[in-house]
Amino acid sequence: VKHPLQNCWTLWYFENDRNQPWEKNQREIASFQTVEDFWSLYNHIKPSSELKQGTDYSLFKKGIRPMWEDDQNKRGGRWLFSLEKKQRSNDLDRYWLDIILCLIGEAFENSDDICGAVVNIRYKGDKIGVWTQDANNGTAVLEIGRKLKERLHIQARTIIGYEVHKDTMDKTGSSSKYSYTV
Ligand code: M7G
Repeated sequence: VKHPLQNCWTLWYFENDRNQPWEKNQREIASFQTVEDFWSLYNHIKPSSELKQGTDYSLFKKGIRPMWEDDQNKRGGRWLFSLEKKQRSNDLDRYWLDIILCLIGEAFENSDDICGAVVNIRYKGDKIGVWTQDANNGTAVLEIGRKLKERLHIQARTIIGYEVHKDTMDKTGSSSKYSYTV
């Protein structure tokens, strides 16, 4: 008997093809809803650190598309973990796996607010975002942020910020607009 997860999850892969609109480059890879099916998928795909630059993995609850426009994301935002270049070989795969395990294991008191998570493989530095559905739910946002920081063993003096998707969309330049920090 397989061990069921509380939610069914879908893994997506993004590869940038500038001849197509952004949304078209998001491809569903597979969905799973048991612990065993998660591990067989995880063991079958490349770790994030071996992906090409410009690609993403996204893991979202089934039915939520990994984009700002989805009904479950449009009022939300993300906890953003911006990695230094050298962290690709040290921390990236561990962070991504620990985040996946927090998500599918429903590690948060406010797990219902979780939509999914995205890892961006970028030359200028990789990023991991954990997306929640309601940027105005400060209690849930902060609880999730504190728990993530603890589970990833991020030092207290390293500040992590939460960006509202609407602000990310409108962002001009590199000025960060964090609505919460932990
Ligand atoms: P990114 O891939 O999140 O980060 O956004 P990067 O700048 O480090 O590569 C790059 C671009 O992809 C954005 O400026 C948007 O044009 C597009 N993009 C990213 N996201 C997450 C979305 C989305 O959810 N919806 C749409 N329509 N475009 C997006």
